[in-house]
Formats: sequence, structure tokens, C-alpha cells
Amino acid sequence: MSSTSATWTSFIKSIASYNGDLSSLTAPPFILSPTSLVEYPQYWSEHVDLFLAPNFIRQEANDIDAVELKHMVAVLRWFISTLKSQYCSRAESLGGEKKPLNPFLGELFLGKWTDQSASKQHGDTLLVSEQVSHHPPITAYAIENKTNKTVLQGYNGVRAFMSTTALNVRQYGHALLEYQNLKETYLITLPPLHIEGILMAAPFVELEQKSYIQSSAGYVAVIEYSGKGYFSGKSNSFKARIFKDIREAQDKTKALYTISGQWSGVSKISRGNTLASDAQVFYDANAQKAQPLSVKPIEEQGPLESRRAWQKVADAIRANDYNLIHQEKSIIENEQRELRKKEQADNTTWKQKFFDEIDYKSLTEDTDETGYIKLAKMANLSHKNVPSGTKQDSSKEQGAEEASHWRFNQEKFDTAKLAF
Ligand code: CLR
Repeated sequence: MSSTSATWTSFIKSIASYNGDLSSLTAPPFILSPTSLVEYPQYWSEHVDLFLAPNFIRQEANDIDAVELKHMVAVLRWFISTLKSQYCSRAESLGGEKKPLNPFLGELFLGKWTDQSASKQHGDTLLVSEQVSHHPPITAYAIENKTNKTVLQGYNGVRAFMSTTALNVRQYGHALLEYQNLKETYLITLPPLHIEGILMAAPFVELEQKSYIQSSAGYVAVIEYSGKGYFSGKSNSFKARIFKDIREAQDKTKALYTISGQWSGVSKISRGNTLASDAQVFYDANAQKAQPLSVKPIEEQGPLESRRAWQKVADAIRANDYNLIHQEKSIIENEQRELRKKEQADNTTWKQKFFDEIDYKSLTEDTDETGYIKLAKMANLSHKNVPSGTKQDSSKEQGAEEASHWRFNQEKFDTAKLAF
């Protein structure tokens, strides 16, 4: 047995008895990614043109569809376009899914997408991502385009458990997408997933079950995921249906649009409940190049910024130097331990920079400024502490705690006047 497969076998044994906290998982070096999880929110906006597209859709005289429905179709196209970056990019750039660096409390990742549109109507789009909790790990983020008054904000935490062959991952949190000029907000839930190929030391992500996009105008998109050997037989398959509202969604024949195909490849769209033989291309992931964000050079970054803070660990990972990885990681971990001790001694707690933890127990549909409670209700979704996309009154919701949710603090962000 080679040393690689020996360490892999012991890694598999360790995940078989593993308890759900991803930070406690010690993986062999060749499965480590030099990138921190706090960077992952960048995947939401690598197709800035699609992210901003709804702002430029106008009602035409001969339109069959309401303009809000055209917006929903555009939001769904953007959402589908994010999936390849979110779930395939490590496989493409690193040769397989990897274990990201576990962000420390207060870790930041800042970047921007400069306007590359021909019309120059896009303006720049900024990303701010912050590790707002360490136990459990939670990353909060906002992506803002001031020119078009478009803001995506959300937060994300994962819980994972091992079955016989796969690591099953449930995402907690959601995203809210606001087009202020259009006076529309969209609630986006995060799909469940599992990691396959672990036994073969070639892990990759497969999405499963459903996720939802609920528009404040009523329209709802239900997206169903499947992998190899399910309804299409191809990996990364999905079928999405757009309905007038969640009531109509009970009956698939009421679908206004059906979109089907591979989110990492080509998908097609038809009116109604089935894909017509002459259906038009909805999105072609291979024809649209992702636009990576730009990040300040490491020398100009602050000490809490991810790439600067993890630089030595990342270099050690790239050099495959296990001892050095361990050594450099321990420095960061010890620093963090000291900080927490000091906070305890001073009777203080860490103050998050750009996000607030909002206790939803004390909020109602009318006092929740983000519109989240209303949107969750419109989609029959639970707003408790349950995996993203859990339905109201489902068995998982019974007895679940009322949740708090992480929200972007625009004022703090604006007064910080960060240089990107
Ligand atoms: C984080 C939030 C992003 C979408 C996303 C994509 C891939 C997920 C990641 C999230 C969370 C961490 C994750 C990763 C795939 C593999 C990795 C589940 C949900 C785990 C920790 C790696 C385990 C080790 C294997 C390689 C065996 O928007």
C-alpha cells in the first residue's frame, strides 16, 4: 500500500466516526485547499452581467409575460450560472474537491468586480465576506452594486454527516437578493449536497433534493437536483419550474416555465410543464467565462484579510509540507485561543465588523426590514434553525428553535470606507 492510500484509509476511518463539526476533521495534506471558506461567497457573482441583468429588462408592448416574471426568469438564470463556480471550481482548478481552510473568527475577504460591460452601465460590484462565528462556523457576506442598487446578502454554515459511501452536507442560512430600483426582493435557499468519490480519494460534489427562489412579486422557482443515473442520467442535472405562486406549485401542470439540463453545461427552457423538442437554450455554462474578482495584493491587505492571514499555511499546502502546514496552522490557532482567553478575562466578546446577528424571535413580518419573514411565509418555508429550504410544518421543523439570522449592516460598511 502506498503512503498516500494509507493516510487516505485512516482519514476515511476518522470520518466514519465523525460528529458533524467540519473543523474537527483532520485531512491528509493532498486533500487540503489553500483557500479559506470565507472566500467562497465570491462564487455568487462571477457572472456579474447576469446578476445585474434584471435591472435592464423592460416591459415590451407585445409581452405575454408580466415584467416581474421576466425578472424571475433572469434571476433564475443568474442563480443557475453560480452553481458551476460554487460546486465545480475546485474540481476544475485543483483536480478534485478539497477541504477548505477553516476560517478564524473575524476573518475577512474583500474584493471587487470592475465594470467590464460594453455599455458601462454596470459600475463596480463589491464583495465583503466575514467569518461571523467560529463554533459553529458561519460566514456572512454581501455583494453590492451601488450603480444599480443591487445587493445580495446572506450567510452560510454547514453541517455534515457520513453515510456508508458519501459525506452528506446540509447548508444552514439563505441569501436575500434585493433590486432596489425594481422594488423586488428574492429569497434564495441553499441546496443539500453530498460528497461522492471519497472512498476512491477523488471527492466531488453532487447536489440533491430541492432549493427555492421566492420573489416578493409572488413568483416562485422550485429547483430539483439530480446526479448520474437519476432522471437524466447525467451528473449535475436539474429541473426548475417557475410558478405564479407557491399554491400553484402544488400542481406541476401549472408551471409557467420549465427549465431542464445540466447546470455545469447546457440547459433549455420552455413554457409550461414540459420541455418542448424545440426548446431554446436557457444557459450554457461552458460558453460563459466566469469573471474572477480582483483582490488587493497581499502586502496591502490588513492582518484579518484571509489571503494575508493564511499566506504561510497556503504556501505550505502548495509545497505539500505537512509539518510546516501543521506548524503554521498552530500559530493561527494559538493566537485565536489567546484572543478568546483575553476576551473572557475582560468580560467582552468579539465584535463583528459588518454584520449583525438579528434575533428573529422579536421580529414580525412588519418589523423585519429585509422582508425575509414575509418571503419565507410566501414560500411555505420555515424561518427556524433548520436546514435551508426546510418546509414549514415539516417533521424537521417541529420542535426546532427559533433562529437568529446574520444581516448586513450597510451603515457600518459605508462608514468604514474600505479601499478595494
Ligand atoms: C460553502 C458555501 C458555498 C457552497 C459550498 C460549496 C462546496 C462545499 C462548501 C459550500 C462547504 C464545505 C464543503 C464544500 C465541499 C467540500 C467541503 C462541504 C457549501 C467539505 C468541508 C470537505 C470535506 C473533505 C472532503 C474533501 C473529503 O456557497
